[in-house]
Amino acid sequence: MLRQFVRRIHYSQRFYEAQVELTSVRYAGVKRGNYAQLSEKHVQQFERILPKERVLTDPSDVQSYNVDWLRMVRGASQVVLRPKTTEEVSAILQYCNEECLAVCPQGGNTGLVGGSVPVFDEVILSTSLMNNIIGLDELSGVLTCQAGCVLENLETYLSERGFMMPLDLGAKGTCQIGGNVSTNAGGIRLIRYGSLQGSILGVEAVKADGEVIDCLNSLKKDNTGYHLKHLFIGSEGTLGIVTKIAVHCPPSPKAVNVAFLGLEKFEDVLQTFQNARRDLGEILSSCEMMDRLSLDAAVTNLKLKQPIGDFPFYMLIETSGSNGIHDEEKLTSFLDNSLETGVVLDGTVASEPSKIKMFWSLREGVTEGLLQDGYVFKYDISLPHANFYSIVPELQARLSLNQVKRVCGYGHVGDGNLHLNITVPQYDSEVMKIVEPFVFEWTSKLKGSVSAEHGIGFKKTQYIHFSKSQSSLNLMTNIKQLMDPKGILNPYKVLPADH
Ligand code: FAD
Ligand code: 2HG
Ligand code: ZN
Repeated sequence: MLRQFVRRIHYSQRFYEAQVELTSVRYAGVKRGNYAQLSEKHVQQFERILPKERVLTDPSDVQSYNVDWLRMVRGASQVVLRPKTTEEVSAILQYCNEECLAVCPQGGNTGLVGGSVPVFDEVILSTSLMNNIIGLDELSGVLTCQAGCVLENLETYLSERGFMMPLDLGAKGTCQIGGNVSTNAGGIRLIRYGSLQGSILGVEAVKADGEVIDCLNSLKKDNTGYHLKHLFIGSEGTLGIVTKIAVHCPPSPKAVNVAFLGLEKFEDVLQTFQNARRDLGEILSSCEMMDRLSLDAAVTNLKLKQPIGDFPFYMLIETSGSNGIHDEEKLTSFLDNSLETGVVLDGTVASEPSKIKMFWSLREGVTEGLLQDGYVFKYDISLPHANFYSIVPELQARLSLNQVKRVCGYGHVGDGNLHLNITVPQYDSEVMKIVEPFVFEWTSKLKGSVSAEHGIGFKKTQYIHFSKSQSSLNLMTNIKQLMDPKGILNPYKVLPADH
């Protein structure tokens, strides 16, 4: 069902484009870099590198690539290139670099920080046709594929062979593994399988000048020199275009259970998280929370069924293991204890796939539900557990209901990652002034991170200093200068303008 929501939004973007203000207008302070303007000569050269039908220039074909999933930013690119091979990506970049044409790499365009669409007229390089699965080594569990493979297609391929992807997120029906790697995406199972950085064994990427960097290692252990793959993991298309990936995949679990719980106070959420870690141990595979207004966005706006009554907080606790009876015993004892002590007020457990899917569609549907409110101010922050939720009531007090529709918080509580969302009928610069930079200052005071998993993209460049020291920013600038001296790769993203 969620896949349908994501697809529906993707395809219906055209209807909304007219309403999305151009980024160059809304963010008039951002100035276009000194890049070449696209000309007929450039298009002709692109048509020599790629077959004509993979060079899109008709405005009706190009427009949906200019608008992001959240409909908050809109670029003005006139061309979309759709390569199928690393060699084609290399030839495109070599030419763009020679001509000083700026390039915006785009995967599934589900990014939430405005990184995947152009700011001005950058050439869009879409990896959607780079969707070959190269192979799976069933002994080591290493999957090798092109960057444009859709995450859910990889999951289906693997599940037929007894394996699974080590990451899962609500956008799986549309996002691509290259986009996941380039954003170092988190998702709902990070608590179990760790950051994607650990599961990605190798990467092939193309530098701004067209040089192909082959780090497509598929070994679990390799300490020969600098770990160059990390330059491409999480750098959001600013250092190279990821073309192939080798990812270490765990075996599919034999038994999965999901508990959907209702709780009275946020302190109880924290207590339940602690208990789950202690009592469920190695079988805990997800620990998520939503406040009532977050769940309501999915239930009311997407017309989904709520499995238990109304509570101020909800949690989803998932277990995955290799022995169903053992897992059930552990989960039952954990739940009995939680209910007896009153830390959890009510709950229901699913072990059949259809019911599990229904629970997850509520959690994963929140993002889409919130978007139906209108415009969303979205913050994705890491905070110490003790202060995880306090910014939500703080902002509820600062913003009146005349100004906003909803201020809510949910997210990956097990990983200390809060998704703070504020919805308004349409973009409102007055609300923006109340919320920013307040949210980032608050996060910084608590020694949190201004981006836990979505990245910096276009939206947060001026706030990166809240989470990165000056010396780190200087080194990032030097690396960018070394790898992309003309700055053609995803300009206006990640690094602040003064860098
Ligand atoms: P895009 O959006 O196309 O691009 C994202 C960034 O990566 C851009 O800067 C782009 O230039 C760059 N890029 C893309 N492909 C390449 C490439 N091959 N080489 C170099 N650069 C590239 N994120 C999470 O971390 N956790 C979540 O739980 C989560 N849930 C989501 C749920 C929903 C409903 C939605 C809409 C989004 C969610 N996201 C989440 C955000 C988003 O899905 C992820 O950031 C995802 O990894 C982006 O993948 P994509 O293919 O759509 O990339
Ligand atoms: C999630 O965890 C995503 O569902 C999206 O990271 C979060 O919409 C959001 O704020
Ligand atoms: Zn998330």
